This record gives sequence, C-alpha cells and structure tokens, in this order.
Amino acid sequence: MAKIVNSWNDWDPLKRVIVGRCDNSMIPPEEPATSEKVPVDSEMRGMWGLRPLATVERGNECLENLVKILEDRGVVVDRPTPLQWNQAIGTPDFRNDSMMTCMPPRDILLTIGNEIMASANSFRCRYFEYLAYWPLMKQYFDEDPEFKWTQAPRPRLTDASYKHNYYDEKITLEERLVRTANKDFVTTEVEPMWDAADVMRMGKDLFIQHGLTTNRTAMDWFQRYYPEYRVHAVNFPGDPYPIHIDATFVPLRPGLIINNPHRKLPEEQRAIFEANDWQIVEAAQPAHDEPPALCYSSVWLSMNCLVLDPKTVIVEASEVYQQEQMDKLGMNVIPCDLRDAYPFGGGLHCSTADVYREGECLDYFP
Ligand code: ABU
Repeated sequence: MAKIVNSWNDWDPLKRVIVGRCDNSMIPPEEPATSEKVPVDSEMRGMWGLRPLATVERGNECLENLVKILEDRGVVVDRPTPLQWNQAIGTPDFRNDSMMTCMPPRDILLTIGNEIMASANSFRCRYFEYLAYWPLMKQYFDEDPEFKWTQAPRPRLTDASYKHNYYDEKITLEERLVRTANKDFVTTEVEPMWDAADVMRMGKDLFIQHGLTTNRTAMDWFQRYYPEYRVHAVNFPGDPYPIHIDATFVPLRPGLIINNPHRKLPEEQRAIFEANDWQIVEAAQPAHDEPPALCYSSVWLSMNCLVLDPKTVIVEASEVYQQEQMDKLGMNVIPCDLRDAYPFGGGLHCSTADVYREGECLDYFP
C-alpha cells in the first residue's frame, strides 16, 4: 500500500492535488456570516439562486485548463463529487435555504502531514460541503494505511455564533478598517470556527489569519490539537474584508513571501520572519481594477498562485504584473487561464487542496 497523503507547506514539490468543480454552484441566500463578506455595492447583494449554466460551464473549462497543466507535469489530480447544492439544509440548530458549491476545496480541507482535516466553517451554507470530498477521503483511507481522516469539531452555528446587527448597510470602508484593526469580526467566540484557507502551513509553524471566517477560539483549539506546532495568530489591518490568507501573505519558497501591499503584516508580527532571514516582498499590482461579475473575492486573487516546487509557480494568465514579478524573483512561471473560475470562490491556490508534496516537517523558525 502506498503513501498517498503528505504535505507540510505550500512549496514542496507537488505530486497529488484536489481540484474543485463548479457544477450546481449557488449564490447562497444571505445569512449572518455571508452578508458581512459581500460588499455593499456588490451586484450580488440580495441575490441568490443557481449560478447561470453558461458561467458554470466556463468555470469548469478554466479548471480543466489547470488540470491539464498539472497532469502534463505528472501531478495526479483528484476531483470532488458535487452535490445538488440547491437543496435546503437543516440541523437541530439552524435552517438554510441552500448550500453553495465544491469550489474552492482550499477552504474546506487542511492537509498537515498525513492528515486531511475538514474545517469548521462559519457559513451555514457551507456546513455540508465536506460531503463532496468524502469519496476521496474514503479512497485515501483505503489505499494509504497512514492516512488520518479527520473532521474538526462541528460548530453549531446557532444565532449565538454571530454578532447580530454587526453588519449595517451604511457602514463605510473606513469603519470596516477600524473594525479590522480592532479585531472586531462578525463571529463570536462561543465555539471554534475556521476556514482552512486561513491557515498557512510552514512546517512546525502554523500562521492563522484572524478575520471574518476564523475566530480566536479556533487558534486556541489548533494549539491544543497540535501541541507540537507553534500556532501564530496573524491579522492584516489594511483589509476591510479579511477572509483567507492566500491573497494576502503567500510563501513562494523557504525564505521568500509576497505580501499584499494594502494588507501589510504588522511590524510586531514580522519579527519572526525577519529574525530568520525571510524576505517579505510587496506583491505586484493586479492587472484588473475589478473582479469578474458575481465574484465574492477581491482583485488580489492576482497573487493567489499555486507553487509547484520552490522554482515553479502557476499564475493566472491575465495577471501579467504578477507573472513579471515572479519571474524577477527567480521563479519559472506557468500561466493558466482561470479568471472565469474566480466567481466560484477563488484563484489557483483556492481552487486546489494539497494531497501530496514531497518533503518533511521542518523547522523554518528555530
Ligand atoms: N479566497 C481568497 C479571497 C481573498 C480576497 O478576496 O482577497
């Protein structure tokens, strides 16, 4: 029996990966956690339902572009099994009129070593998304005797999990920034809630973004679950919609990180990198002024790249400035046409979840 699951960071040579699917994707109905994320002027506000079929087909076409690039380079690609996401769901604690999608996998699955853990998302519409990955988890479980198949404690997501009236349509960008600076987010601390895309894995260190999708109780939970790792809470005061670390602070190889220039890591949190001779470089400007239509994410998906090994990176094809910068930083750049998959939940890193990268758990911050 083979070893199938192993990954400790985002840069070791990638050998096996999950790529999401857009099938049956929904714009979910508003709920306490999601309304906070959708900008006031977004064309998506107040709208919900199945995403138009033509956009789903085009999104899937983009994901196939990525699959082809990966397979041509010998990477094994696994795909989830989409559900009918338009079904209403319920638990003893809440009801929701629909689910969302199985894009992007990065929000749901966290791979640390030989363990893949399904996350504890704060969006009710994402409560059952893990089911799309369960056939793959069972396959890995059958084929890899060391694979640890784990589900983080499921949050109850009762009304007590959210600050009510936190969101107000009149809130200005400046007021949002004050909230981010004060680490005042829409979730409460009654239970751990976290998206896997808020966790940046760097061997023995986990850097976890505190923001709209991950709370402080989650940090505490991580430190107790992984006592042998160092868990660092990080936050980026310049981000009015702080969600997911992978369009903000992105490692390319040991010693090198690109940081969103609008979302700088605060001085005191930079110390650990500087003390260990890591270079933090400001990411290049995005090539677009606006995200594509019906997209939750920002233009900074420009830096949401997929590192294949410490010298090779896949960057979105239209993001010419980011490609140019990666090239200057000594990376071989592979462009991939993926922009029309952005509305389904993210860019190249978001659209994937690690299964196997060659390498071991190292201490980069001794
Ligand atoms: N899922 C990453 C989104 C980050 C951003 O909107 O900038």
